[in-house]
Amino acid sequence: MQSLNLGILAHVDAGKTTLTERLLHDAGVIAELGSVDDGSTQTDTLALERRRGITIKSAVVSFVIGDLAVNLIDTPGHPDFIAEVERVLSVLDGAVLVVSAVEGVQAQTRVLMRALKRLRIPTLIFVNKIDRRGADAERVVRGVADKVTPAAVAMGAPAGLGTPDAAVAPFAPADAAFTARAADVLADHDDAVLADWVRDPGAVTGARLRRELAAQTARAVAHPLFFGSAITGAGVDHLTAGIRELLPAARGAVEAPVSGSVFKVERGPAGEKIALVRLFTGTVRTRDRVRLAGGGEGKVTAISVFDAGGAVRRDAVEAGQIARLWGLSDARIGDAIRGRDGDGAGGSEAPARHFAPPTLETVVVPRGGADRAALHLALEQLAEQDPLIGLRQDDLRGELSVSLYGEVQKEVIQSTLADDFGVHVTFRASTTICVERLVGTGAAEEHIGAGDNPFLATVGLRAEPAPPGAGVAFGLEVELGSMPPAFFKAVDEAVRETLRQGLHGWDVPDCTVTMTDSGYWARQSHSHATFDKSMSSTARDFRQLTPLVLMTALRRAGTCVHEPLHRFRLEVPADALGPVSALLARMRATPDAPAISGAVCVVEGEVPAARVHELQQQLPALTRGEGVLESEFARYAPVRGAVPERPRLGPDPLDRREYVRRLLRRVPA
Ligand SMILES: Nc1nc2c(ncn2[C@@H]2O[C@H](COP(=O)(O)OP(=O)(O)OP(=O)(O)O)[C@@H](O)[C@H]2O)c(=O)[nH]1
Ligand SMILES: [Mg+2]
Repeated sequence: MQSLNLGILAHVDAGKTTLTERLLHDAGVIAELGSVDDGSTQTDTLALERRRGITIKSAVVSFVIGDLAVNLIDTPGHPDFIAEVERVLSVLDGAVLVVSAVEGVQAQTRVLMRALKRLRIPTLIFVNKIDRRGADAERVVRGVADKVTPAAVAMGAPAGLGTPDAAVAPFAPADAAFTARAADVLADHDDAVLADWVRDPGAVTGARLRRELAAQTARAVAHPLFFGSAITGAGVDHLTAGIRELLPAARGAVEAPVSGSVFKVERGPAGEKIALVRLFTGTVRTRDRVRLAGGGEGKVTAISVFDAGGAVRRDAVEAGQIARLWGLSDARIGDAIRGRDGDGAGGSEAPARHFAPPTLETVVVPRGGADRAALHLALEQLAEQDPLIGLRQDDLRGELSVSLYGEVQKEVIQSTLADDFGVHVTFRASTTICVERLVGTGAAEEHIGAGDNPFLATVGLRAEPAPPGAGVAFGLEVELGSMPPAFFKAVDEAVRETLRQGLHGWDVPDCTVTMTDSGYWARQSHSHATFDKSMSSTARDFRQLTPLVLMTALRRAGTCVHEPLHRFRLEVPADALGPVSALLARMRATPDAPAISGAVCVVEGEVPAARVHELQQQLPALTRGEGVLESEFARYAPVRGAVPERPRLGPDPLDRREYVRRLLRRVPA
């Protein structure tokens, strides 16, 4: 049987979980429809999800359409949990982007579609909630065309909008309403369609357009659009048929070498690690040994695949499937998986980033006698399931802090720690995570046996600015053969580690570092032929000298602290514009000119990420509760005013004497 790994993505509350429930019901997996509002759905299973009626974690369920096995991944829509969406993007064959027929295109709709397009994931659009009062198909279709994709092709027409009887009439392939729009969109990417259509529209059959639509959907350049209601079920059969006909099933040879990807890590009842893996090619059987990115290896002790709503034990998982694997205790989210005899390493780069990083952090404070060790252990386990929380341990201050997307995530961490680990915590107020950018170019070098260099290494480095998003690049201007590879590797790694805390303690995400000088003392022995450590360079010398050299180079280059800014869109009653403008000024926002239409006023602009939460909280009082704020990360910009410093972790290479004293104390005599 073919399989399709399908993601359901949308802005919060658009109806993803309800649609998932409906699809499971229509496929005969569940006899009774669960409801988000009663906390009885298949995918919102966490106590907290049921209590709050929102999805927090991605969840996989499966059902069958004809001869197609669908693994459906229901994702959270709240921006605080965007990391959960990010992790599943790499394992999808296709997606359904849900848009509410009432609220229309929202901030997160655009963010998600941009990522789907960038990754060329075939995507259908489902306009949901056509039964709800205020549903407006025309407005939504216009919004989709303006803000989501110019290549949406409506596959049917809704009737009875905004009433419980709302229904959908699918277009037949030959319907003019379909052929005209489809030809228009498809001709953009297919010259043959264009030429034939111009010559004689009558000669381009509906069936051909449907085939071409499937082909262009697979290439993610066209986006079929469906209407329906997850609650009443209207139009959902039409969507199901579209999933079968228009989305491409997983390809990948079962006999080929194993290649897969870990997209989620769970803990079983006994605390055992379970890796959720999408297999792209090959077959993994129980007792097979597989290699993981980062060098680990593991023996698969058990496998379960998703089947008709439940999980079933299997002896093997094949290309195209998603499975839970037991036994891979070193597995981390984002790890590539290879067969033991397959080619190439597992690939050890950090998982690709498709969304903005978390921009807030907070100190986690144990409460009521909870001990720090237990808290640390619990947070480490959370970080394993959610690497972006970036646990930081500040030994000097005895503090643990985590990175965050927002305040709701705090609540989730708090109740997870309480429910799953029995650890009770509070948080300090969130602060913004800034970054540092180089202002100019700086170079520095230290030579072995010269000056006050206490390490047996020569390192020269030049640090240059790199454009946002370029990342850290390490290059050589010295001969590769001039030192053992292990020493270069030590410098490379130390450069990356050092750049995590720039001159003001913030990450330096983008920087080009070039090694301009190298030198070492070869392994030396005395006459009695024992290895003399005091005269022979080791990788540790390079690892420890590099931060000193690089920080001097950074000082010479100069860095500037940048803070995250959000792009916001604010819809408020026109008569509230005065007080809202004053509020925006207090929040250090830079609004564009407001656009007033009738009683409604729309203001867009930029605001520091640090102030978004406060803005959100103060808005209702100024707008009789009618103000709607949407915001998303836009860019980093230089901090105006006082430069924030981040407490430094570990030995401080900016304080040379103390740094050397701390490191040399650890070196055995
Ligand atoms: N009238 C109507 N209400 C709907 C429909 N689909 C969902 N809802 C309601 O909308 C609310 C949100 O639905 P969910 O399914 O939780 O939305 P979601 O997209 O999964 O939300 P998150 O996972 O939290 O982002 C619930 O109260 C649903 O009952 C629909 O088709 N019609
Ligand atoms: Mg949901």
